[in-house]
Amino acid sequence: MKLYSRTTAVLLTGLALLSLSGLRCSSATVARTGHPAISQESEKPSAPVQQVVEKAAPEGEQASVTTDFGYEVIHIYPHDPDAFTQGLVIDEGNLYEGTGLLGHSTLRQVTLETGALLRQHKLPENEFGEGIAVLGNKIFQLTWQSKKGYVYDKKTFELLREFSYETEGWGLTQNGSRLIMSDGTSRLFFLDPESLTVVGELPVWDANGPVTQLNELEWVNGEIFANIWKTEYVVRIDPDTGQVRGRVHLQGLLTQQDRQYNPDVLNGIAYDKPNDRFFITGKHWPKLFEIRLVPMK
Ligand SMILES: [Ca+2]
Repeated sequence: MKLYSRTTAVLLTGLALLSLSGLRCSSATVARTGHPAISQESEKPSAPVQQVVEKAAPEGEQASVTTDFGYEVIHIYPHDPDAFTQGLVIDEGNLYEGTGLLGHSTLRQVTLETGALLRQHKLPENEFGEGIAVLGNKIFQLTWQSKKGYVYDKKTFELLREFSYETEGWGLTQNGSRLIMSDGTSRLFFLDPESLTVVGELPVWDANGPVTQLNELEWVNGEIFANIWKTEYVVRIDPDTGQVRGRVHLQGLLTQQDRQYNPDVLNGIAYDKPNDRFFITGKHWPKLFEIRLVPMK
């Protein structure tokens, strides 16, 4: 994180809040995995940044309140309740999913209508799969604490290359020219998809300060959607300023009956732009929901 003189006061406050959020991340790390042996700190030094896309909230200006959205369920599809969903993408009508947990992490392509597995690549037993993104003919996948990412051929899942990064890996999406990555803090990172190096960093904030726990990501019509870990809402982020423009409230998707599968948190957002459809699921959820966003009054 770089400091600019005109925003020093704002950033000092932000740093204090980030420090607190780091503590929360560390203590929450065990709950996230169920593997307390992994004690690596959540907050890592920022990667070298060649071009920083960083802007603090203008001094004295609070984030404007914009429209929040609720949802309408259009269709409910089956979802593998064994899938610890960490990334969800729909591309050219094909549904891709990245799953986590040590020993169970995969990249998979599934049939939307049935949830049936079409193709699967298993990660090494000691790696915890995280977010995925599709760009061009490639699929990119992060791992949580291994600081390692993978690039696959979209059609065959052939592993093309590996790459590394300095932070944890949480969510991943792309805006057509850059990969966008979250690490569980309030920061988003922009990666060049060829060099796979960090070329920009974006702190995310609202009227209350930094917005932490940014998790699964999706690029939606010029905004970055990010679900906040352990919540059932999604924030809509201005990709130029980092300001949260509003929230999508997704509470109430699962029924009491669905709880028999012991579902974990909501953690999958996929946007089918050509058909303006959203798909939402979560870790160990038995259902994948097609929804439409409804403005809240
Ligand atoms: Ca996504």
